[in-house]
Amino acid sequence: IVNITIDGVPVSCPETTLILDAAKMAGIDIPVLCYHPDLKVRATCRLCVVELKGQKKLKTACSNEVWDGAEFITNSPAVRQARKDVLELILAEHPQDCLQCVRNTNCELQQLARDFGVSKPLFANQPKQIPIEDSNGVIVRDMAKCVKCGRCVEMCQEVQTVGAINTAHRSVEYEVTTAFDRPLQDSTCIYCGQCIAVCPVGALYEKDDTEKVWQAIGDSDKHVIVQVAPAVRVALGEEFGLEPGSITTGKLVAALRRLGFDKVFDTDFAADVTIMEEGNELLERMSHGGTLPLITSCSPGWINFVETFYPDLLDNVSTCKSPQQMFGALAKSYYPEKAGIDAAKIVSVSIMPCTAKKYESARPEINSSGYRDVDVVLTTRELARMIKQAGFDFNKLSNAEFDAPLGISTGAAVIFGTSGGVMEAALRTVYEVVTGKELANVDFEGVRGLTGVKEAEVDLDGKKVKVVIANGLKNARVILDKIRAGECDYQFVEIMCCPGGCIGGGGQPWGTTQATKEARMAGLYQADRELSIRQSHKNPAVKALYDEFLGKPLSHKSHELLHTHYHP
Ligand code: HC0
Repeated sequence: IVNITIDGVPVSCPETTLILDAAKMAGIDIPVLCYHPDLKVRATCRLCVVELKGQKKLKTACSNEVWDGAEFITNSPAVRQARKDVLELILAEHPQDCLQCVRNTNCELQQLARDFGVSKPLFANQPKQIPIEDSNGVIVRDMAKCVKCGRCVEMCQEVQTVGAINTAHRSVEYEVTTAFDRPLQDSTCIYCGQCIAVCPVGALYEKDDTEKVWQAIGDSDKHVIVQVAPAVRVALGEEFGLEPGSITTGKLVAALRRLGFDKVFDTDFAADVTIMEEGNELLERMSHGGTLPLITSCSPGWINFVETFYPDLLDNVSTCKSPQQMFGALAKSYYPEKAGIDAAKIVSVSIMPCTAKKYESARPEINSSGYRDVDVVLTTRELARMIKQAGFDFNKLSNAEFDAPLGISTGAAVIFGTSGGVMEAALRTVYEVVTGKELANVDFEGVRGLTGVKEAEVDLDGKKVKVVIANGLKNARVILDKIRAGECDYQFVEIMCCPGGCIGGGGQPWGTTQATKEARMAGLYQADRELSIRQSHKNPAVKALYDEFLGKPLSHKSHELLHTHYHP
């Protein structure tokens, strides 16, 4: 422990504390731009400089630790001027089209410029002329707006280990780019959107598909249905001033109805179906010598990753489509048959915390209903935009219920949205199928939490099953390398692409940090506890689906509609 002062406020803290964090302890927020609490420090922007009493040289607060007796000043004329200079230099080449920018009112640079009173550029504003890249249908790159903070590079290279983007060149030529400056679709990009999640400005964002949905809703000849992913319900509220993790399911359903969707359904219904199919696939592989370990297949960024980096392990990946795509297939086969609707008139929309879901829905091999199974995917952010455009007060909506039957779901399904959730949901069902006994307690605490790799052993009445969960792709590599080397004795592996699982998806409200994810995770476990049915095989709507339509899990019809094969 060392003793320091910051702006005269005494602080006692461990000597490994960054000046930035020590200042927080003193109640002082030092401005940052390149710094992000979940990423390795780069210290490129120099906005967080502070003064050391008695010295002229300024120090960056994000990359320097405190030492005993140090006296820092965070608000001297020299510090304020240095920060203003940095902002003026960035703004000198930054486009001034804030009104048209997707991050308007939610941009870290705009906020800093406002805070520091930088209303006029230091030099004549000469924004760079770089064409916007939006040809991949998922991620838009407007690199004229890039402030070169390097957060996206850190995320892509170090956290996700995808390496689609990097920095190149020096001095004024310095830029964030792909190899040979090719479009993203020619890179190793897996469309996870984690670069978007950490971008402080409007340089990276998802392709906006809201207009397609407005048009469908306005077309009286169409029957427009919507499904909502589990992780959306604990994050959407942030767009309307609620705390992260607030469970907004009832208001979300009411808002979707108010927007004009004909039926409001739940991806969670299909998550329960996924457990029926994937749980049985696991048991089938275990009893008939199939390829093990079985690896979950519901996270589309992960599927893109395995196809690109570990194609030799594709046989380990479950043949189950993701819940989004299972829902899509059932929404254009089972649902129209049951509801007496012409499937050709159905427009199937999904609200996802994820950008890779846009890519997944457009995969050519996923259209088994005879139509495109999911027509439009919107992120949590895009849905919030639609609600704001419609002008009603989200917070004043009364809670509403999902429509039946594709809106009926269980607690097992809602926890799909967090790392460890798919595994826990599977175990809640597999245990009872294998043992024929009721679980006394459905909570598998050992697979929960945001740790990178979680291992557990489950006793299925004398039969031991070893499972492991990898949270984010860097951690996935640890498991995949072991499988490749033949050094792994797990039977079942959960891999979610985004750190934390879908609660931290690339389409969630901006400003997501580890702390936000923890709050959203707690929200999902609370939602699980509050549901009366918490195991997928006990979902009455899923039982009816098998009785009336599919027959049984892994039936011919199930295979046709709900399974697929991925390829390198
Ligand atoms: Fe997820 Fe899913 S849990 S991937 O994160 O499995 O996006 O929330 O919808 O499909 O259910 C995302 C979230 C889903 C799917 C489900 C799975």
